[in-house]
Amino acid sequence: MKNGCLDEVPEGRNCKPTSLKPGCLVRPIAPTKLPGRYVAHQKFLPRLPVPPLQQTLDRYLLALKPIVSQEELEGTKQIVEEFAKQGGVGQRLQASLERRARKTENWLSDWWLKIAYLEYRLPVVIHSSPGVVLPKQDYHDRQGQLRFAAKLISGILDFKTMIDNETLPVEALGGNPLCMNQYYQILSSCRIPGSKRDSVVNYTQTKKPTHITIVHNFQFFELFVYNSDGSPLTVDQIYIQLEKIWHSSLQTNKEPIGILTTGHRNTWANDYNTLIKDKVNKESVKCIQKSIFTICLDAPVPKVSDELYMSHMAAQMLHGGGSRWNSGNRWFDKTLQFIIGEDGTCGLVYEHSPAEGPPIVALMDHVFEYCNSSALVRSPMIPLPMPRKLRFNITPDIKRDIEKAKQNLNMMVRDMDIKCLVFQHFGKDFSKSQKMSPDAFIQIALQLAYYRIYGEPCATYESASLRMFHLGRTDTIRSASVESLAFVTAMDNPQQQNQEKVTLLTKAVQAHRAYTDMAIRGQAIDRHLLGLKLQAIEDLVRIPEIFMDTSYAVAFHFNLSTSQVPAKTDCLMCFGPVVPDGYGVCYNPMDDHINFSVTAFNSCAETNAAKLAHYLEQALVDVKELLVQTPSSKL
Ligand code: COA
Ligand code: HC5
Repeated sequence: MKNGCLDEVPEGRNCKPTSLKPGCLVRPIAPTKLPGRYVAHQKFLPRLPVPPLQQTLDRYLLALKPIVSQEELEGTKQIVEEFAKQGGVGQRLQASLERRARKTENWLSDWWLKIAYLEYRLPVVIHSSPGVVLPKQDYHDRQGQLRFAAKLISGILDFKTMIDNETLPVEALGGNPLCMNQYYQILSSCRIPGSKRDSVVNYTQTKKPTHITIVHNFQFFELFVYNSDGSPLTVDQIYIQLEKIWHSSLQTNKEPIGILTTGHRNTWANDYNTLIKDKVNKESVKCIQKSIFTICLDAPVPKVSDELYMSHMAAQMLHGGGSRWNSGNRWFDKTLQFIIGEDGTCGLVYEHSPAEGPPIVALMDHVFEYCNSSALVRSPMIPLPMPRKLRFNITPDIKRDIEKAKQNLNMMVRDMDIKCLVFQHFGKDFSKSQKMSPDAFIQIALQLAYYRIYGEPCATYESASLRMFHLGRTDTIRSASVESLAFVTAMDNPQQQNQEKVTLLTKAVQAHRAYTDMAIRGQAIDRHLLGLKLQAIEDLVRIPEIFMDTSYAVAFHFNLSTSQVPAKTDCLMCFGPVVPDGYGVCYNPMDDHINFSVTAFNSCAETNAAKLAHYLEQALVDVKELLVQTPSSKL
């Protein structure tokens, strides 16, 4: 997979268990074992390590330096020393963690799934589920919408064939093969609300589902997408089925049952129990949950200026625009929902718990290639049965829950501040020409933008993939570093020579790249500290002071929550902030431009998405100027 960090490992090749670098030691897999390729590949992946305790604690103190006061840091140093001392609490917890790592396939993944997703109680909408805006398509009417939807469905089924046959090319990061498990979780999956903890179910374990769900005018339909011989329906066949669905869902006064899925998870769990008391409702909900994916055929939304278009569409993908528009035309617990408007707009929203962005993006890249290339297969018109409409009996209680969900969702929608930016001045190519990591370059520019607004840095999160390890998810790259602070303070200091600024920039970029390498090799600090804390909750009566300290709270209050998600398709990804006074920044760096989204909450007086986006643009331009104007930077 060119463009971005994920490359493909050559077909039929695999890696030795503990090989991490360099260049992936290869072990061919016999073609006769094709159906078991995935299992075979997975077995050879290394296990996620538990980093050495002292290493993490030293790096923790270093990470605190730019974001806490000297006084706080001194206090924390003492707490850390106490935690680390011979025979102390830290060492006991570390030993427990190492035991857990020996006994489990991945010491972190179950914990992470629970903490980051299933026990997180805020609504999935905005707070957890990312949105993607896909390139606008060239159609302007209902027929074009349905034709595109049919093709897109066919493209997803084409990708599914590779999942089903286990013929997906194994991806690699820095020459090392990656865990492919997430690909097997994104189709036929759904999150299910629970009163304390949700669950996420993948329905391919038993009889593989053969239907998708379509939602139009808030009405859900079950659409079987395979013929009796197991072949997928052709684009023409799907199109005809979609037309039938369209015509039988023209009433627009239906209850938006899907809006219930936008609620706080405890509320939704309650509403869910009320909803599925009725047998008919229960069966309809099951049908959505089990479906391979959902297609949302959206109602038209008001036209906006070209300048606002991207931001507006990103909001549509994230939350659907509110109860008046398309928020009820979703089932937000569904892992994968493609959204198709009548005016050529399209995108997706996905429930995050089963997978990270890259597998979703790989699927989407495949679908787009498929849509742009494959010739139309004409098929004999064997009449197909009418897709089944999923019925819901709306009792007064359910009606009340829907009304409440509408109100809450509309407040969330009003609170969402979102600004998308297509940065046109340059892309990855420029950083590469300067022998700098493009990702590090962007992150340091973001540090500069933030510093220029707030006069201080903040705890900054960047997602790093742990997929080099079996069942790996993510760790954190802490982009606010001693080196980044030295650069951002120097950048606007007229006393500093450009030469010195370039030196500091180079050091900051290199430090970021070094942190990235450390993180993707399982040696970052965030998940290790989380593991020690969770181990303390399991083993001890008192939570150690290190986790109760103000510095710890500051370090985990990520005012900047960021992520790079590279794609072949020129698309834009977005997600909400993780703290009330923070920003979410997602970017897709292309060769000659970069797509950014910036989100914040309107209820926070200190944040402003458009302002940060503007400062980010300026910072990127200024950093480039600095490099271009400083002659020795080209040496
Ligand atoms: N000089 C010239 N080129 C350089 C360079 C340098 N000093 N450093 C890097 N490059 C090149 C790379 O070779 C790569 O080339 P490619 O475009 O041909 O692939 C390109 O620049 C990009 O590299 P870089 O910007 O350093 O980033 P990366 O691709 O290594 O990605 C992360 C960094 C952190 C994004 C990646 O490691 C990762 O973890 N990705 C997954 C993140 C994720 O899961 N996000 C979603 C969470 S849901
Ligand atoms: C299609 C874009 C998906 C990006 C989602 C993402 O980056 O999620 C992060 C996952 C992680 O574990 O780091 C979480 N974050 C949105 C809070 C950065």
